[in-house]
Amino acid sequence: MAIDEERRAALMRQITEEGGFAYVSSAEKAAGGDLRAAEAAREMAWEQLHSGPWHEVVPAWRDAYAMACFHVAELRAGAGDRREALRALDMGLIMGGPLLRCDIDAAVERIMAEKGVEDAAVDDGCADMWIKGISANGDLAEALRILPHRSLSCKKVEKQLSLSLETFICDYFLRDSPVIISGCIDHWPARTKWKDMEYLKRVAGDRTIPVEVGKNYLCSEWKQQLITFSQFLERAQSTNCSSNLTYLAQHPLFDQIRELRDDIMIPDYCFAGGGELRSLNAWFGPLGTVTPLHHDPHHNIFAQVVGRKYVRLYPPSSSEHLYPHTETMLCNSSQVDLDNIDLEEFPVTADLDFSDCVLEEGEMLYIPPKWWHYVRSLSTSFSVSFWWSATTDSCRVT
Ligand SMILES: O=C(O)CCC(=O)C(=O)O
Repeated sequence: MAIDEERRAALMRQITEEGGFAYVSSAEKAAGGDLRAAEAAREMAWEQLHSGPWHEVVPAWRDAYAMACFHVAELRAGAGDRREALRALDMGLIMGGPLLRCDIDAAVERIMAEKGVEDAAVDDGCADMWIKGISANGDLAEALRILPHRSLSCKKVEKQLSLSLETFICDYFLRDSPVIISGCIDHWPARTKWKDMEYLKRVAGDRTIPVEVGKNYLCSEWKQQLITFSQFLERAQSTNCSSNLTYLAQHPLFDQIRELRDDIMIPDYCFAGGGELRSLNAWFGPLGTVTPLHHDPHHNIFAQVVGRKYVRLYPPSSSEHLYPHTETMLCNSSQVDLDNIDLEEFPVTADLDFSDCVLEEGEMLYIPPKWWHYVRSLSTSFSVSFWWSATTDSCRVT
């Protein structure tokens, strides 16, 4: 299917103004069916995406990258190479700009529809055997052995069953107070479907996703990779040591894979404050993933769909005693490693008050803006964070 001519011409003009003559020439040939030219255009745009810091990349080059990916995919699909076509489209979705989003989504849908017929019969009947870790009825002492010092000994995060929106707003949202809400996501198809390995493979197995590999994003050995969802599922099943844990973390997976988006619903709580939904992110990984202590600017409803996680929270008023990093990129992260606190360098953190919880499968946790949080998975875990901003947020004093 061809890209709308007006949008294509406008983009070509922009890229010409940016000096991308070779790209324009290759893209024209690609539109005429030349696979080599399409791949060359993709390569040229890729170089532009990596020519400096991400925020300095000219947006038109991101759209140009998406366009080249689209051409490669169409030509690969035409030659019967469905996997390569999907990979190209996913790269366009992950790294490309928004201009051709609908075209790429439609192309993914076409390819997936053809595949659906082939794979629909797969099911081995013991779908959730791959989920490992400390079970809900498991030994708390077992969890305490791997959790940071003083875990579950301070204040517990309050828990409420099916909280009304009004009570949520009055008692928690307006008071900047965390709360666990239970009994609200039992009807999500994700609660059962995401435990079914065959289902996940069927709807997402061939899709390319970005993952994090390593202990956590503050460690020097940490890296990011692009792999298929099937490869990720294989890694999630095998025993991992902390240095090679693979974590699908903070990725807008539901903008990319429509079938998984259809398995969840936006909780009504996210409309508190009359603001705007900012992002839905997936956090999917094995037992032992750690997101180090940090804070975010948005309200967060964090839904624990599969498995369980330990979460520790410190209020914004503790910031000074949590030693935020000084570099701009990391200034929302603490220098303190809660799993191994350096008492000489950070003498006051260990004695600070905090609230914590084990967030069980089917529960949601409200994390107000700027609250510090540390998260560790106690089992194979699939969570979804819903970030939103409220119209009153700019007036907040924290
Ligand atoms: O689940 C995790 O590992 C971290 C989640 C988190 O930091 C967030 O939702 O903001």
